[in-house]
Amino acid sequence: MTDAPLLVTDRDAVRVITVNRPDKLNALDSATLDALHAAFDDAATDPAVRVVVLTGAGPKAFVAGADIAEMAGLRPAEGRDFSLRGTRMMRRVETLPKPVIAMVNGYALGGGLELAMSCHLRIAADTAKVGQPEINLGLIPGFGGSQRLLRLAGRAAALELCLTGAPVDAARALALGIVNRVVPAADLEAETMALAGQLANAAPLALRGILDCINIGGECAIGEGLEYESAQFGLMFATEDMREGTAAFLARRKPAFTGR
Ligand code: CO8
Repeated sequence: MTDAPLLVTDRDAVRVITVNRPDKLNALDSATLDALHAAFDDAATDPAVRVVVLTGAGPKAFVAGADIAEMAGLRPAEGRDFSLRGTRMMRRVETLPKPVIAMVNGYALGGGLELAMSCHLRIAADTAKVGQPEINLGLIPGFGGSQRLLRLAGRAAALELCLTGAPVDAARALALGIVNRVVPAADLEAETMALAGQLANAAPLALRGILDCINIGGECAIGEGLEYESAQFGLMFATEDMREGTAAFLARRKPAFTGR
């Protein structure tokens, strides 16, 4: 055990970042938000890292929200700063040039669901519960929840979760499109690491191109998005990995991608 707000370990090319405040259900205080921002900056630039897995310590929670004790006494300008601190960190996650998988091992509430939604993929334990309970505190989502839930699951789901504050179980989160997969809690780590390993073996520059296209495409008109995709597609022909991938297919062997 350690008092550090995060645990960071590497398993081959997969970096595992664990929010480490299990006695507070991994609630996000300022120190944890800043540590996450720094950890994702580092993962972005470390050439040995190809995929990031984000999770929470302990058996109960991914992240149970922003730290309510820290928020309780804030003045309006401080509340805005706290919101921006989290929002900027989560934008860093969302725009990371490498895939980020949220391993949702329990409660993902408020800022916890917002953090999970800023990741590119979400695998949830069948015991997980997700929601935007800010309304119960007289608050609204403040780390992008109203915006990302709307885009991820649509207007009806975003309105239901944010207006009622009621959490939904993993099966309903899957049906609503909030998570990609639900697996038995006992299999969560193995299933997540298998997916992470698969992505770690994929062509890094092509993964980055896909992340860029989908991030940009979510924010522009279809015509611009299609132009952007064509430009990115053309760029792939400058990569050694594209030559390797097509040559390996034609030679009926497995490709070995280097990220060049
Ligand atoms: N913040 C601070 N501490 C928390 C939080 C939290 N979000 N969640 C749990 N804890 C603490 C508890 O206070 C408790 O601490 P202690 O043992 O010292 O009393 C410990 O974690 C264990 O929690 P419980 O005893 O409550 O555990 P239960 O199993 O009984 O309940 C729940 C689990 C249902 C998850 C319950 O803890 C809960 O409802 N937590 C709060 C969930 C919530 O409302 N989250 C949203 C917070 S608001 C938010 O995220 C806004 C994001 C945008 C911020 C924008 C900035 C302005």
